[in-house]
Order: sequence, then structure tokens, then C-alpha cells
Amino acid sequence: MKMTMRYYGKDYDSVTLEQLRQIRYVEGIISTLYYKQAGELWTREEIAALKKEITDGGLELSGIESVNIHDAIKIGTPDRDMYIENYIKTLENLGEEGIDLVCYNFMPVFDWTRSNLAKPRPDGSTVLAYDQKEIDRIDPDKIFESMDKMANGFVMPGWEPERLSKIKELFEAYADVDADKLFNNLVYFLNAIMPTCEKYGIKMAIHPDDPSWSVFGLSRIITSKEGLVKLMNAVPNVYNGVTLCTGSLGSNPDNDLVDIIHALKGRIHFAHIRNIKHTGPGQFEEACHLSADGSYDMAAIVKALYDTGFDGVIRPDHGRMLWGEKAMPGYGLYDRALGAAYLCGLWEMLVKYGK
Ligand code: DNO
Repeated sequence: MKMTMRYYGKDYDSVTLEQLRQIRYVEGIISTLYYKQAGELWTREEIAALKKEITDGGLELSGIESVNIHDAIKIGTPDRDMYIENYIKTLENLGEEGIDLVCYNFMPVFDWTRSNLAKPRPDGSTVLAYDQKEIDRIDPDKIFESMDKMANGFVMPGWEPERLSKIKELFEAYADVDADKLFNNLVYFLNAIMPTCEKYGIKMAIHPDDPSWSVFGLSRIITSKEGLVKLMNAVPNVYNGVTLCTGSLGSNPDNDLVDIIHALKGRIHFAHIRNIKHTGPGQFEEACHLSADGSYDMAAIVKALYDTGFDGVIRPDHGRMLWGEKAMPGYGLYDRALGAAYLCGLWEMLVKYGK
């Protein structure tokens, strides 16, 4: 496995490459062209510049999170083929620059959702939290404002303000997109891009929906073992793979993460490993990575990856906000660095003494 850290680029991140490099456990960076709108073409020059920024910082660009998918593709409108063409050109440009991992999601309208981005914990740190009852009280039109207010002045991934102005139209456009239609549109998209992925060796890694249930009445399909396995079977090409995000799938206590890892053997190309704590039905808060701090046995999760021959890119995921740090919620330096060290420790133990 290769340990990496997410980085949004020097114009957007409070964490620097100099800091990330010193974590030592981290070999690579997962990044993106954060200024790009879904559907826009990424040029080869722009990708080369991102790569150079990271290699000049002494690290490698190990993959992209995310190349976002335009709503036309998710909804299946007649102009979807034009957007798929653009996506293919972006993949070609990434492939020409030697990038072989792309994370994306297929959630309608909203990316990941939280009701609180800074819930205080007894230890004085803060974490991201979700409470379905609070979300039910928020008008979907207001959720962008609400996330923005809590974001410490940072633009949150998936919550770009440009989308706010279109929210009413988006809800209307998704009105007849039920789970089957959304799934078929995803398969259509994947079938169209697979030849390019094969040509360049680019592994596509779908990110599970977060939380792993329907929000604001919109369909969500990548929420469980069943949905993931169905997708792997519908497009059996190995370049159609998964981002195993334990925090997202783990939001639903019915998801057995170890079982999911085994069911996806050979198709997990990227892993986001973090712990969360279930606090009630439809409620959870994020935790530090350590098993004892949340609801999941992190050693069992890492062991399942190891036992199934996982050889991909891994990163710690959202961390707590510690030691007075001011950063994008979930993406501070300190707790993610602790997470990387912990995960590397678990992995080293398995490599040396796991059998
Ligand atoms: C939030 C992230 C998501 C994720 C996308 C993948 O912290 O986990 O924004 O990157 O859903 O496309």
C-alpha cells in the first residue's frame, strides 16, 4: 500500500506540502484542480502544473480526488454525451501525465453532508457530525449557506458556491431520477470511459455516498455492499473500482465493513480509512482514527485490506480539529498526521507478523 494525504493546492489549503512531506509516513499526494467545475475539460498543461507543484515539494501526485461528474451525466439528459466526451479528454490528459487513479462520486446534487462541522468533544477538539433530525429541519435551499457558515472561510470539497445558484433547477432536474435510472446512467458513463481507462491504465474509484442513505429525498445508490457489488458486476472491467471510504459506508451501522472489503476483493483501488462513532439512529460523529475512539475495529478493517491483497493508495480521512488549528473542517494537519502514523503502524505489524 502507499500512504498518501489529500491536498487541495496552494491557493486553497491551509496545510503546505512542506508540512505534509515532514509527516514521513506519507509518500504521495492526492489532489485535484480545485477550481474546475464539474464538466469542464482539464488541460494537459494544468495537470502538468499540479504535478510539478507536488514534485517540487518533494512528493508525488498519486491520484486525483475528484474529477467531478456533471449533472447531465447523472440525470441522463441529451447533452450527457458531450460531457462524457469532455471527461474522456480529461482522462486522456491525466493518462498522458502518468496519473493512474481517479476518485469520483455519483451523488445527486449534494456531495457529502454534515449537520455540524465543529462539534465540540470533551477533550476540547472538534469534529464533523451528522444528525438526520437536524438535516430534516434544514430547507435544501439553505444547506449550502449552512455548510458555508461553518466552514471557517474555506471552500468545502463538493460545496462550491457556484452550485448554490442552481439548486432549485437541480432539484427539478432530478425529480424523476430514481435509483434505477441513476444506476443505469452510471453504468452508461462507465462503459463509455472504460476503453480510455484501459488504454492509460487509469483506475476509476467510485466514492460511496455520505451518509449512506438518501438525503433530501434524492436517490443514493452507492450506500452498501449490495450497491457496490451490483456496480462491480454491471461493469466487470477491473478499471471500474471503488474508493473504500470507511467513514461513509460506516455511517450506516448495518454495513459490515470487513465483509464489504472481502466482497470487493481486487476492486478496491483507493482507501479512505477513518473511524466514526454512532451516537443514535441516523446520527454519528467523527472520531480520531484509533479503534477505541469510535465504533469500528480499525485493526480488523486494515487486516481485511491486507488479507485481500490490497495494493493501492490509502489515506487517512477527516481528522479532528486539534491544538487550535484553523483549517478546512476535517482537513487539518495534525489529526490526519496522527491517523497516517497509526494506519502505517497497523500495516507494518501485518506485513511483518500478520501471517
Ligand atoms: C469529503 C470527501 C468527498 C469526496 C468526494 C469524492 O471530505 O470525502 O468530498 O472527496 O465525494 O468524489
